Amino acid sequence: MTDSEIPDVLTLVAAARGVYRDDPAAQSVLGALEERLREPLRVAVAGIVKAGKSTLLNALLGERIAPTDAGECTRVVTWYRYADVPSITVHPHGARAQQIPVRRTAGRLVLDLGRYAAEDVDHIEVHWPSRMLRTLTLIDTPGIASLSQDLSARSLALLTPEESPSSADAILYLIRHLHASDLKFLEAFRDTAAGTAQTVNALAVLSRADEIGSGRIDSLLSARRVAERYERDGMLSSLALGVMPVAGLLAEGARTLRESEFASFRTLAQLERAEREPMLVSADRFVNTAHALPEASRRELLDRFGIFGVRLATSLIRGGADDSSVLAEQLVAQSGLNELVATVRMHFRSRAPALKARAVCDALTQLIAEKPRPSTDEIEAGIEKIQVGAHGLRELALLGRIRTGDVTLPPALVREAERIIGGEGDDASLRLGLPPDADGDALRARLDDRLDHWRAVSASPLVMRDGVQAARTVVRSLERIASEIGCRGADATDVVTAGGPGDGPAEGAQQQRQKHEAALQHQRRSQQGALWTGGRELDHDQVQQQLHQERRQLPPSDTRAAAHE
Ligand SMILES: Nc1nc2c(ncn2[C@@H]2O[C@H](COP(=O)(O)OP(=O)(O)O)[C@@H](O)[C@H]2O)c(=O)[nH]1
Ligand SMILES: [Mg+2]
Repeated sequence: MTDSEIPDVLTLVAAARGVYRDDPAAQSVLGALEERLREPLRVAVAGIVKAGKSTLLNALLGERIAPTDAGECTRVVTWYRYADVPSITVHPHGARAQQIPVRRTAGRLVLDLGRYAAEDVDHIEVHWPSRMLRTLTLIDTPGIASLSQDLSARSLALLTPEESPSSADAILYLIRHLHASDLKFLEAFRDTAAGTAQTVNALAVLSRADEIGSGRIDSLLSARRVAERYERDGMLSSLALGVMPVAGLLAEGARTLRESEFASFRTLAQLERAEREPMLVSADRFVNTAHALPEASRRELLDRFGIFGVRLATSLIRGGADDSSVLAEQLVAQSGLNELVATVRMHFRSRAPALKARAVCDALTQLIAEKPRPSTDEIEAGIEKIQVGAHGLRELALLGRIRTGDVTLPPALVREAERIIGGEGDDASLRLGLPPDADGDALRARLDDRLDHWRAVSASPLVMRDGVQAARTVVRSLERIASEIGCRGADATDVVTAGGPGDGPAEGAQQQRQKHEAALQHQRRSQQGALWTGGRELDHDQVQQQLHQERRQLPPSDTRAAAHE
């Protein structure tokens, strides 16, 4: 499902160009905004120093391009953009941009700043023919709350500028152990880039996941449990859409696995158990045990894969991974990288137009505030219209509220709402909970059914206000699917009517709802996830029945009033 905000925003930028035709500085800001609408979504990778940001970036790119560990370059914000031909450009403060040669040693790209110190450089741009970059521009950032105040300041300035909208549309925030500064940073990002009232466009990554279980073979399971705990944690879950455990080093190693490394792993796998197991007990043991595999190779394997990766690769080969590409695939699958990419795609890429449109609208608003002109009313009205109408953004906001447990609906409905607004993927069949090969008739039948259902929910006086809002967003998503596949739901019409006159209680829907809201709020605090149901979860049909019963007790006029409220 795509959003159509981009052409509208481009029209507004063009109008602004007219208004500011005598202002070269404004023209250049507007030019950059047009560019931003055309280019891929910008995703920044952020987190404290040594969180594994550059390693993860390499894993995503499938090449060792971003410098890891020490070096001047790791202290500079670096943009990775798609181009057919590789190139590297240094952008110094207050001086002309300069290309530097593209060189690789030992499989790594060399980023040499030459005569510049990191402090002198504003940012570096690396253009690279990587498939991932066709749809995402990735931004590597120096560590937040890092050794040097200055570096932190630079990353913060990029990601959470105080006056201008953030340069990044979305963010992957790497955490190792949840840290107060992580929360502070995520809060700042949410409050600038995404707007306080909106949900975050941040995804948290529990990085270096192999270290969480001390490199034991079940480390990633432990990491998954920790991630789930973080996800449930009130603070973090209100700041990020989810927490994904990823073993970045393993993923980077796997995606750049060399034949010689596979051969070394195979040598280890072929050892007798009595010899192999003691050797793999710890990184120290692995390096210090005399063995046919030269020490240098062992050190390199450790560097590239960590002790966890060495153990896992050995055991996968013993389990049948009999060539390097099979092993690489299995290692990547275990690393959590695939899930991360799928989640990024689902949350960010499919909403790219809406996220970009929002960023550009914010920038336009700011430009107009800074340089007021008498003739900007129409542009401002246009911005407001886009902001109100951008359904992709509303879906994202609702997704965030669902993830933070902030939607007062029965659990079964919350789960369905999450799916319909694209929480599991963007496909019409996925959103409707049907198999991918479901035919048009099946889609239409399901759609009609769910539209009736969700319109009823949105009109029910028993649903609290936030639930009504959520239900309306769901209805709108369904209507959009309907207009895509062409069926009756596309002409969204009136709300579901209630039972006949005289069969309801004397109080109006609005009063009823207020009472219910108070009662439910209380219930929700003590017993989240068990609304209406006395602790039982109802399936969809039961909820439908219950809604019908409740509606029958209300006079029709009140129901309508509540639904339109
Ligand atoms: N064991 C392990 N080490 C990692 C992982 N990711 C990064 N590292 C190591 O942590 C160090 C810092 O990584 P780097 O990517 O440069 O971190 P950055 O400062 O956040 O960019 C390097 O020595 C990496 O090899 C991981 O997933 N597992
Ligand atoms: Mg780095």
